Parts: sequence; C-alpha cells; structure tokens
Amino acid sequence: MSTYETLLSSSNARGAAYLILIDPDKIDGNSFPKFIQHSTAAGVDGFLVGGSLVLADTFEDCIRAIKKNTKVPVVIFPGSVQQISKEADAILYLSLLSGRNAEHIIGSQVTAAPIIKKMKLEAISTAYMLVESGKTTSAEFMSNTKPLPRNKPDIAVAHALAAEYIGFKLLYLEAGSGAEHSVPEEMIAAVAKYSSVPLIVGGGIRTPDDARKKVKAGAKFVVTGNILEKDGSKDLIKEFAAAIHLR
Ligand code: 1GP
Repeated sequence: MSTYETLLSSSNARGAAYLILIDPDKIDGNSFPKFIQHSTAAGVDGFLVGGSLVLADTFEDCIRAIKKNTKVPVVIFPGSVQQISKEADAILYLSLLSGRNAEHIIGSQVTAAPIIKKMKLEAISTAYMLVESGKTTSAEFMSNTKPLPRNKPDIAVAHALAAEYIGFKLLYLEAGSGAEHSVPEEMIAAVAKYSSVPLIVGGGIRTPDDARKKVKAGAKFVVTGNILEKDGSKDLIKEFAAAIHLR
C-alpha cells in the first residue's frame, strides 16, 4: 500500500485523521523519541516534517528519529527544495495554488522532481492554499503571495475545483503556522461540498474542540504543530486524537 493509501485508509476508518507537524528547528533531542512514541500511542495517524525556514542542519536526522520511534507514516511537508530526504515515506508535492508566484506553483517543483525520482520518494501532489488568518504568517511572507480572503468561500471553492480538475490528490487549506485565526468552518464546508479531493486543514488550531469543528465541517485530516511545542503531553494529544477521530 502506498503512503497516500495508508493515510486515506486511516482517515476513512476513523472518520478523519490526525497529523502532527514537526518543525526540526524546535525539537529537543533528549525528549523527542519519547514524544514520538507517546504521540503514536495516543493515536496519531502520521507525522509531517518541515517548516517555512529550517535553520538547523538536522532535517534528515529528525526524520530518522521519527521513523525509529513510530510505525505511522512520516511525510515531508517541505518549506523549500532543500527539504527532501529519502528517509521519509513520502513527500507532499506542494503547489501553492492560492498564489500567483510561478516559482511556487511550478518552478521549485521542476527543480525538485529529478531529486525525488532519484530518491524513489513517493510524491503526493497537493494543492496548497493559504488562507488569510489575521497577522502575516511565515508562509505568506516567505512565499511572497497573497492568501485567499477568509470571508470568501466561493474563491476557495473555485481554487479547489481547479485543483481537482488538474488532478491533485490532496487539498490543503492552511491558515499558517501559529495563525491568529484558523481556517473558517464555512470555507471548509464549501470546499468539501464541491470537491471530492481529500482535504487537510491546519494552522492556528489550539484546542481539540476547534479540531473537531474542522472535521465536522469536512476536513479529512487535521494538523497541529505549535500547540504541542507548548504542551506536548500525551493527554493533550489523546484529546486531539479523540476529537478528530469521529469513530
Ligand atoms: C500546519 O502550519 C500548520 O498546517 C501548523 O500550524 O503550528 O499553528 O498548528 P500550527
């Protein structure tokens, strides 16, 4: 089974799936293996690894450390073409569809494609859509693109339909890491109504209750990052998993 199929089957079996985003710059080497183990025991369905900026020289070590301590998929969520490694199970092959910056729609993808091929890494084509969320986020600043207006679900739907017709395997509605406001439920519901492509939602989700709202609105995957850097306790992860898994 491919990693894409594994992720989808977890989401289908549980009603939705819970993904934890790991920023290699923010991990504490000593407690990290335990964190991965207890996250897995708490019911996490997969790990994403990456960031808008990865300053530390530990990207690959970080992936190895996760792989050593879990059996669930470990997928690269690249912030740049530097973030590619054969140690991962797959890579989200992102195209920043909400933006109009050709470099992030097709430029970096062309640079990365031969590297991914050589590594025999599974590429999961993902239409990445930034959504306005209050203050400027790192993703917005670094990509030099304008996010989708948060009060215009119809614009998000048009982008999602375009993504579906082009053939993307996943849609990612992203408020940005540490976003002031997460993606609005109205937008998630509108996108889920008109597009059958599985939907990932992330950015600024700080409570299990908020995570559940995203699932109820139509998210097939919910991602949390920052909040676990503040409180990475097994209890909180369990609460997130229980809120996201409808069954
Ligand atoms: C994943 O960027 C998000 O889509 C993660 O956001 O760090 O705010 O949870 P947080």
